[in-house]
Amino acid sequence: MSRVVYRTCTLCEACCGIAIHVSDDRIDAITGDEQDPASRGYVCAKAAALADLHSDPDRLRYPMRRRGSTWHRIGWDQAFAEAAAGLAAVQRKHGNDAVASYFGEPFVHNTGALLFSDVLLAALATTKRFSANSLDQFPKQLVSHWMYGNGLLLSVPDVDRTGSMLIIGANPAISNGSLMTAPDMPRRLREIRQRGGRIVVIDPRRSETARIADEHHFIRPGTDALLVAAMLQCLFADKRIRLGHLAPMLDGLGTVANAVAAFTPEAVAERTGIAAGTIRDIARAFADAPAAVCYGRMGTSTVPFGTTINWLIEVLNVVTGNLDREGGAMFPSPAVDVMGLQPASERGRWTSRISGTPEFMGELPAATLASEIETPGTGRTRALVTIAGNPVLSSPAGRHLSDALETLEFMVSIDFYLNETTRHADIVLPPVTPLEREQFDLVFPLFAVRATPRWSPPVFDAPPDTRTEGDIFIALAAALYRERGGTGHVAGLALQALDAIGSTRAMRLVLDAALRAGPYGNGLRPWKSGLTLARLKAAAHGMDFGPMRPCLPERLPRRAGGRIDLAPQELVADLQRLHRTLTHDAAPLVLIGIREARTLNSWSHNLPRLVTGPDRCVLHMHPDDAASRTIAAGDRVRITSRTGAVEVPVRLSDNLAPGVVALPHGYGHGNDGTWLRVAAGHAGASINDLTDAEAIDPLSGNAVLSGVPVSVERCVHPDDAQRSGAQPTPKRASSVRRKSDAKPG
Ligand SMILES: Nc1nc2c(c(=O)[nH]1)N[C@H]1C(S)=C(S)[C@@H](COP(=O)(O)OP(=O)(O)OC[C@H]3O[C@@H](n4cnc5c(=O)[nH]c(N)nc54)[C@H](O)[C@@H]3O)O[C@H]1N2
Ligand SMILES: Nc1nc2c(c(=O)[nH]1)N[C@H]1C(S)=C(S)[C@@H](COP(=O)(O)OP(=O)(O)OC[C@H]3O[C@@H](n4cnc5c(=O)[nH]c(N)nc54)[C@H](O)[C@@H]3O)O[C@H]1N2
Ligand code: SF4
Ligand SMILES: [Mo]
Repeated sequence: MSRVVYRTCTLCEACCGIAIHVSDDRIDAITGDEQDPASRGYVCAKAAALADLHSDPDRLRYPMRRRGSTWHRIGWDQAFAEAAAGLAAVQRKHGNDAVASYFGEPFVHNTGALLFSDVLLAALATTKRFSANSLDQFPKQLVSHWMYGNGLLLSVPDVDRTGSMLIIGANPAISNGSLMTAPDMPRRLREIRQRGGRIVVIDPRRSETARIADEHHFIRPGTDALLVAAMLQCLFADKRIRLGHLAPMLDGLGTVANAVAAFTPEAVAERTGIAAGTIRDIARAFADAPAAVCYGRMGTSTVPFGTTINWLIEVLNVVTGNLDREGGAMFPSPAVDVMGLQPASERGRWTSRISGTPEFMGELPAATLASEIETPGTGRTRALVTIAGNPVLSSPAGRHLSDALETLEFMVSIDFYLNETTRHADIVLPPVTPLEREQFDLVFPLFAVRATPRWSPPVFDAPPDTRTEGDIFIALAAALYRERGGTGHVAGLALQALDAIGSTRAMRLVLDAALRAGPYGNGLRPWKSGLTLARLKAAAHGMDFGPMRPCLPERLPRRAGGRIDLAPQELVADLQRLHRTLTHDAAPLVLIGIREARTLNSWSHNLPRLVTGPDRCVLHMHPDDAASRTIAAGDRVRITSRTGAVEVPVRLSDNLAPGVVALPHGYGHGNDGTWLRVAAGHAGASINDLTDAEAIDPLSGNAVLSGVPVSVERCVHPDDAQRSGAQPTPKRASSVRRKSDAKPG
């Protein structure tokens, strides 16, 4: 029997509507849902690979326990009991903080996991929490925490109505937008130009986005804060400041004007690589546009001044009158008001014993995880729980982290692959696939340019004896309380009751209440019509509550007193550190990353339809940089940084600024003990074997993944070496010392 199931794609932040065409148990095709109000039929190449994920023979379907280097299937009850016993034993021996948790990116695409994560975290009772947040967007969240009073109140470009978009360090033409949920970014960008608007891109690489923009300027990686500070200096000097309706809500305008005064375009031109006249032109055109928005993403986040540049971008939007106005940077109103449910964000209740970074929203910098494991002392990490994360490939100095994971006393992974990270676990608890569970996006509507809530039914019934993340979190938490006994016993009993209801049913109850209480609901007055879960379910293609609307000062949390702090003290102070970089010597060659259209972070290379064609893990290098090192197209090169070295083939490209090389991220497969047979054939090398775990943005603790100083040299082939007498490049030793050849048994 054939049928079509309409859902949202859970692979990236765009959350496109997809139509899954199924005959019996087989997926025939995955196409765009023409009637989805947000994506209108668009899908990218990755969506079809959801079918590969579903049928992947390497995907784990039942819990596994490792003994030495072999894996054995065990039952769920035994798995929860052993996982809890292992974690509790470490906590009894070394204290609660000896257990750490790491949450990866797919966690935020999973309704049950989001709703029940607090249950698991409460049971783990540790302050050692890490996640991909501090490899990604923490700088922007910290800016919102300081300026607007909540780390979840993020401004989003009103891309559908803007007349001018200044894009700094983002490549939405490929990434499809991040902290900006707007499917089919290539179309939306083209439409800006079609309606007479302008797009200016600042990027050390002529990215796919740069190629469809009106203007592109190369910049030296990591110097964007200088650029935007100089733009602001120019606008203050020109008296081009326009505050509009924001004027009565702002504190600190004068402080900002003084703080940026030293950053004249002339002062920053050499360091950024952008001429002073050009900086003035960009600033003036931006300020004079009828509605403009400056948008920065990964290239502004994963740099030493991540928080400061994200602040300056926000200030630029504010002082040009573009915050909270149509076509500018606006605040979405999601159907489930997640921010309303968590009105406060916290920082500094404890600090990292490694980097001294204050905790932010309960988390410590992911970059410090390996050191937490290796550094003796109170609070040393001796056990780890990973959830939907692959930090060995995704966090800096990943090979070092991999070695550190080997020394843990115990590790549990909630994941359906045995990959570079989870191969180190003692117990793996695999959830069902996205197509086997219900889905309602809780996180991405916070960044969506239109409010288009959508509930996704499962495509297939979950096979017998399988669990969703929600089920796993609840059962593991209950097992932890049972293991500990004492007062935790009561919590354990409550969780057993929740377990009996089932996480999916509990999730529906919570969602229904949250939708009713949200901005489109009936405010819990059943006699009034409004959004309910039943109404949403009845709308197969989702609903559309329109574009973002001006909402200040009402949306500012009460704690912030309805005011915007334009000049948070720590950010103003950081401008002095920024100023000192003007006299630093620039590294001759720096490395940045690339996100490709058919790679999704580190976990898509086992999906056959995403790895066809020539291998893509190659170093992109400017021909002049290659020539001066006697490197030719196709040569194998050795890239060396302070922390490591990898070898890959080179591709010459004048899309890069001279002095900048680029390597795709998410590769580095083929390790012993992994069970990713397709990915092993496209192993590549991990860029994070070159990044530096000690390099973090001091304010947010975010990892510095971009602008890594490197040297590149041609690998000498053994035959050539014999002829010339040169030393051949040694083959790298495998980083796994034990646990080799593990196979799911
Ligand atoms: N050098 C460099 N490093 C980077 C980046 C970069 O640009 N350059 N980008 C950073 C960014 S933005 C991010 S978000 C991080 C991502 O970093 P991580 O989240 O640590 O890594 P992912 O590659 O997303 O791996 C996701 C893991 O979740 C598993 N998984 C997938 N779906 C599910 C699911 O539904 N349930 C469960 N339980 N598991 C699932 C996969 O098998 C995989 O193990 O990487 C960061 N690392
Ligand atoms: N196809 C695909 N789509 C994805 C993902 C994926 O892996 N593959 N990952 C998803 C995730 S988790 C995220 S967080 C988003 C990220 O979404 P984006 O941030 O839009 O994606 P990136 O490709 O990381 O874009 C960063 C850009 O910054 C540039 N850059 C690097 N360093 C600097 C710098 O110092 N200054 C400036 N100005 N630019 C710099 C890079 O050349 C690159 O073009 O993408 C999401 N979408
Ligand atoms: S852009 Fe591609 S991966 Fe992202 S949600 Fe849309 S279809 Fe899925
Ligand atoms: Mo990300």
